[in-house]
Amino acid sequence: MQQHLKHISKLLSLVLRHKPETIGLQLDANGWAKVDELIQKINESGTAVDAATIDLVVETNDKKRFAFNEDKTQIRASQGHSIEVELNLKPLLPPDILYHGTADRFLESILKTGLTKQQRQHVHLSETLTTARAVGARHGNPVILNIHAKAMAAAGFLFYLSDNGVWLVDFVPVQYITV
Ligand code: HQG
Repeated sequence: MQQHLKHISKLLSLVLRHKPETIGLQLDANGWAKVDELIQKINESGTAVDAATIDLVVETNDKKRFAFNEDKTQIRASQGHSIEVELNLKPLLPPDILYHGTADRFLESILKTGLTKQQRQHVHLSETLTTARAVGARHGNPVILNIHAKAMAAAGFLFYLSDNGVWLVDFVPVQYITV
């Protein structure tokens, strides 16, 4: 069961963040998919899933990656998209310091050009060292960067907080990064 939930969670990340077309799904401009349609298309693509399983994945997901709308007819990923979606997040003042976990092999390039969003819609920043370390470890030998977020905000950079607690910004220039 655990394995099945993980498989469904990965599939939801793929279709709700990156490639809805792999199962013939369309997201609206705000990233929402219709739950009925999602379930039908996942089944048609060869993976058996029902509404209760989707509920369980949303509820138990370790990072609360997915969220329903109020009447639970729609679902979307709270952040992490590579496709363009308008999440309608409001800019928010960040804490003094946020963290970015990365791999040591990226350090040289990051300290040259700053943090750029790569394939995603934003640069992702964490409030805690523990989260940043886990994010960095996904890419290799983890290194944690201190991001002087409050100073960036004072200089006019806009920060957003996703529904699942990830801080998002367009770009982090080198002068706001310390290792
Ligand atoms: C690096 C997970 C070279 C950047 C996490 C990162 C997160 C550069 C990688 C979310 C660079 C991109 C996102 C530059 C940035 N030169 N490398 N100038 N600027 N990079 O996966 O932040 O589990 O797109 O440091 O929790 O690792 O998917 O971003 O190492 O919130 O829900 O380029 O993914 O969430 O990698 O992770 P990613 P990320 P989920």
